[in-house]
Amino acid sequence: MSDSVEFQSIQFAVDNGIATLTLNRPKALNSFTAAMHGEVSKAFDQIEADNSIRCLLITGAGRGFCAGQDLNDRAVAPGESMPDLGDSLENYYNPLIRRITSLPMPVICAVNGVAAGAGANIALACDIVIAGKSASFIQAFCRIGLIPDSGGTWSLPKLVGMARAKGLAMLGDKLPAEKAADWGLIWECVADEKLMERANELAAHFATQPTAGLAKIKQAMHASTDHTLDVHLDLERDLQRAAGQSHDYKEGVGAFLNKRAPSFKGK
Ligand code: T3D
Repeated sequence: MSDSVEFQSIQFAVDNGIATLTLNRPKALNSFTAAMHGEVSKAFDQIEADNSIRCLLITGAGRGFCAGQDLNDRAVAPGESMPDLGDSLENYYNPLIRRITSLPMPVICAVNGVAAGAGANIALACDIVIAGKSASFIQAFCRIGLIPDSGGTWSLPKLVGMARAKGLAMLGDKLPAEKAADWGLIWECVADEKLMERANELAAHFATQPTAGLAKIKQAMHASTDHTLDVHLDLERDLQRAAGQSHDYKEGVGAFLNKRAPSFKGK
């Protein structure tokens, strides 16, 4: 296992093909500072450069997952100008969402407690979202005059439909994890004490799967939202053509025909 010691606001470890990134400012419910964004970005640099990593698991330390932007950094003293939140999205939140959604491997989010503001939408940008029963999702932005960012106004209507998306975004109510799973906002809600066991089980599964194929599934699913069926069929053709040349496809078919377990390399 490699465990980096350079980080203060996160914990980051790589073990058996699984990178685990834990947001680690529990006293402030793991809300994001510029320093934490910098550390998360460095962790992504490491993940993107390490071919042995086949799954990323994101979670939070303590009783919360992430309360979004640290609002202490947004206090404005009399006479000071307001911060430019567009710059904050451009420089920090948008690159993070782009990196999660384009990472060529499954990204699991284990939501261990409240996920509010950008914290909720960072979780929802992940591929497989599981949550402990006591966790919740809050589109807290409207409570302070903002709009859901980190992809929230894009992903929420797609995940739960326009009526529920608007209700979540415009009321800012707490959505308990069980209801989030019932609504299809997340994959699964499990008992709190089983959350990390289940997350690690899923990560261990993904670390043995055809990673490049899974990355193409993710790519196609994301691209589908902008495509007509006609355009999308062409994309599926191209991705399947590439997948059909892979080691893992050959291995999967060989294993099936020979009635043995496959041994995927992730490429
Ligand atoms: O600004 C930009 O760059 C633009 C991008 C914005 C993205 C965003 O995320 S905007 C939305 C920011 N987030 C929020 O508005 C959520 C604020 N937090 C809350 O509403 C509540 O804390 C929760 C509903 C999430 C949880 O409530 P509860 O009762 O379980 O906990 P609590 O007591 O409110 O919080 C515990 C501690 O965490 C507390 O500190 P203390 O009093 O014990 O010293 C609280 O101040 C701190 N905390 C929680 N959220 C934040 C925070 N500190 C700083 N920033 C936070 N976002």
